[in-house]
Amino acid sequence: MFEYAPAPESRDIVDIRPSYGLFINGEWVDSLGDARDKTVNPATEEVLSEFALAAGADVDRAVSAARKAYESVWGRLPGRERAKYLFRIARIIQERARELAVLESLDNGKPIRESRDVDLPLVAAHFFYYAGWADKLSYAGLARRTPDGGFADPRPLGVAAQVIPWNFPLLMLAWKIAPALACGNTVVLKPAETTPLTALAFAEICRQADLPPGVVNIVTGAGATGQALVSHPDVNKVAFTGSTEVGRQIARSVAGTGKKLTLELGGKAANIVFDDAALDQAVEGIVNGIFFNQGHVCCAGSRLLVQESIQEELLAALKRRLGTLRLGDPLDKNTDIGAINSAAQLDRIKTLSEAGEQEGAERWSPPCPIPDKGFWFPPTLFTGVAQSHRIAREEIFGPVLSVLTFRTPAEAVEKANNTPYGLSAGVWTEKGSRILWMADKLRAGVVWANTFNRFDPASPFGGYKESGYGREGGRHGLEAYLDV
Ligand code: TAP
Repeated sequence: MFEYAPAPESRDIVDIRPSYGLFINGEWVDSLGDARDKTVNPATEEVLSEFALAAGADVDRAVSAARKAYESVWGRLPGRERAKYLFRIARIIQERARELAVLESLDNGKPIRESRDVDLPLVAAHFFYYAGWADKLSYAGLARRTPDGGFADPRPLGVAAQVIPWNFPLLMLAWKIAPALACGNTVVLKPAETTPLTALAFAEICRQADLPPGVVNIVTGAGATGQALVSHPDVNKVAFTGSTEVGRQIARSVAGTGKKLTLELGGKAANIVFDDAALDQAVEGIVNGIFFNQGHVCCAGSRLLVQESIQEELLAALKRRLGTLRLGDPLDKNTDIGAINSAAQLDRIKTLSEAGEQEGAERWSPPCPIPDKGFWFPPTLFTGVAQSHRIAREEIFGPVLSVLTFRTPAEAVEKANNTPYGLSAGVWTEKGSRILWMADKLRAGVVWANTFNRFDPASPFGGYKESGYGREGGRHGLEAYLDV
């Protein structure tokens, strides 16, 4: 039987306080309410720390600190000065990358190989990238229209309220905070309640970088804190990443207020494999597409569309590959599949997988010992999936792949687009012309060709339809934080 054995030397390089307050105006402060919660290691169910559930009055304090910092310091600082702080933050993140990667894996459950080789390098890259823009906003092609019909440089918006999910805690923070600060805004950010620790560590990094007090404020809490933050009358900009359901609520609460809103919501991406694709590469892309980060990825390739003529061959190769995946201790560098982030998310994955069986799809997992403690779900494949099945329609946000087939490119497009979401898609084929044709027809914000889950700070990311609106990353990501 598999024995869960944490790697003590990794655990020892992080310093987790038993209890955290809120980070407001550059200081650690106690919440004005007395509600608190605990964050646990999803691989062991061990309590890592306790944190405050910020009350409405705390949100008031944080927003007012952000407003003061915007008006007195940050909104007036020349871009080249803001850039220095962002470069400094980026360098500190690089210096502390090992510690932050361990912290992320402990709090989130993701394999250390991913937090170390994917999340942390991208977090630093994001700060470097937007640091580079801070003094070049006049050249971003985002001029502001003046009342006399002329053009002027874009201006920051003011105070940004930012709410992020638990799947890429520090990376989502970087996606939000780096462009906001580069454009001259100040920030109040709320991390997800199951993964507050790297955002709290980031607060320390802001101090280490001597960022002026109030420019970044971190308020921990659950949905109620997020709601108080986004509906606060003194914020100018709301940026949200999370579920479509909560995104809708936020859109309603922001409607008519004049706040600028960007929403990055759910997805149900199709990963489409044609019969001329390099099969071994496609198999790797499929595995990466759905099992990276346990499938807790908004752009996960959760629907595999395979051309009928190669279905058998591809599935046999895929099953062989799944048999080699190692599930277990997220801090072990050999682990491929870490822990599911929370008991609630595990329940959701189980419920949808059971629905898949009840609706007639065939379920398959490789032999995969599951640790006794913690939240785990084996890599799972469903074949015989119909488009009407819940597992083909709903976002599972777990390591579960639904396999469907197609005969022609037109049928692949039709099936891929048959979803309320439109965040991403993958196309595997040797034919360049087909890639371009597919990219044009697919209603997805990102289309990857012969690869999947590739990210770059210079590349805009965002969805169509119920996957949200606005773009993060790249020059386009500046627009969300500027008055243009
Ligand atoms: P949500 O339940 O929507 O939570 C996201 C964040 O919003 C959390 O910080 C949550 O706080 C907070 N929140 C909950 N209710 C709120 C409310 N009424 N007002 C304001 N904030 C509120 O999503 P999740 O379960 O954390 O994340 C999974 C979802 O996020 C998936 O659907 C996934 O596709 C989507 N996602 C999308 C993207 C992009 S880029 N499109 C990236 C990552 C995730 P608590 O968690 O503390 O309750």
